[in-house]
Amino acid sequence: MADKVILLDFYPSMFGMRARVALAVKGVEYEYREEDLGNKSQLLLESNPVHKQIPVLIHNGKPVCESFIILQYIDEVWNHKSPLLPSDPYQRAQARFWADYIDKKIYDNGNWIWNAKGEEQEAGKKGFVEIMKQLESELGDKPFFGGDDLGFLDVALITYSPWFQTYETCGNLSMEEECPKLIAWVKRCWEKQSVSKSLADPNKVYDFYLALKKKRGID
Ligand code: GS8
Repeated sequence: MADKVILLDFYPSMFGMRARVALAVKGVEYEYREEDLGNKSQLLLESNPVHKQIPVLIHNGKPVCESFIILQYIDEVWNHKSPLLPSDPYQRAQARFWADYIDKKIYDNGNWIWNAKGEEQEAGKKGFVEIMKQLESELGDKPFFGGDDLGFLDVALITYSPWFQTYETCGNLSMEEECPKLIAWVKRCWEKQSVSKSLADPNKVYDFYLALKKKRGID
């Protein structure tokens, strides 16, 4: 029986994009279903009753939730090509450590782009640049975090890149100036079709950001 794969997703989501990139890297065909997060589908509520969040990967009727767990599941099920996690247990632990760092730091400290002003905004922006520099130093001189090719950590982080334009505009900053090696890595990743066809258009992300700000009454 052919695999039936459905992805419940939301276009600008850095979490949903992780599943899209991983499925593309593995060459898995799937049905994409865009969720209206203001009016969630019954399928989403039933598939992720705990968090009621996207992304959810439904593989032959069985839901898998949480983007990092989805990534690992995809890597284990479609293990015939393009491994994402390293085979060495220590390297795997390191990849998981940095993936955890990414969400704890970037996402949890990301409020400054929404409603922070003045000093608070400056502190948020400074924190963001520091996190990016830290990640840039972890990349070092490797072409990818995974080594010679895209790996787990590359997928975990690259889905923030469609948001960089929004961060840059809000913070009046240049990522290229702050973290040139990291931006060179972003470009290398976007050159891969599995990445570029899966990530959101940065202009659409910015439009989404502006529309959401307006809806929330933030100026
Ligand atoms: C986060 C998913 C998430 O925040 C993961 O998959 O890694 N830790 C999870 N999903 C958001 C959309 S993206 O900001 C979501 O579904 N929000 C709807 C809600 O919370 O009601």
